[in-house]
Amino acid sequence: MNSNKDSINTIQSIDDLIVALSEGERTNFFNILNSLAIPSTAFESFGSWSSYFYTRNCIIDNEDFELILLCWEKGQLTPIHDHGGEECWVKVITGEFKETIYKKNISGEMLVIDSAVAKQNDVTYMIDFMGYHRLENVSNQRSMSLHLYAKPIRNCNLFDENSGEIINKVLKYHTIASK
Ligand code: CSS
Ligand code: FE2
Repeated sequence: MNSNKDSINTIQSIDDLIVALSEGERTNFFNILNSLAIPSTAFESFGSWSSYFYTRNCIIDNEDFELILLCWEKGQLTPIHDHGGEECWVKVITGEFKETIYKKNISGEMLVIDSAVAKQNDVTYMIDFMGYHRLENVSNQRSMSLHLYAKPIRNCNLFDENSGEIINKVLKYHTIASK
C-alpha cells in the first residue's frame, strides 16, 4: 500500500478520532484504536486525578459509543467487573496496566483465567462472554488509558471480593468535556 496515503489516513487528533468512530463500524474499532497517531499530550487536557480512585473523564458520549479517558495514580486498580453487555476496547496512552481476566466456575467461585501486561499503545478488548476483568496501573507513575465502549456502559456488575457477591453499579463520570 502507498505509505503516503497511509499517513494521510492516520488519525492524528482526538477530533479526527471522534469522526472516525462516528462514521466507522464496530468491527473497525480495534483497527482505528490500534493505528492512532495522537500524541499522548493531546489527552492531558481531558484528565483529572484523585488520590482515592482512578477517574473517568468523558471525551464524548452518544447513542452509539462512549469514549472516556481514565487517569490512574500509581497502583490504582478497578474492582473485578463486567461490561454491562457491551463491547470494551482499551488503548494504553501512557504507562503500563496489568489486565487480569476472571471467570466463575460451576460452584460460583471467581477464578483467574489469564493475565497480561498492556504497554503504551497496546489495545485490549473485552466482552462479557470472555469473563470479568480487572485493570491495575502497574507502572511507576500516573498513567492514562483510553476506553471505548459500544454502546455506552451505564451500569455494570462488580464482584465483591469480601462477600463473594455480584453488585450492580451505576457508572459515573468525574469530568465531562465541553462540546
Ligand atoms: N470498565 C472500567 C474500566 S476497565 S475497562 C470503567 O469504565 O470504569
Ligand atoms: Fe473494564
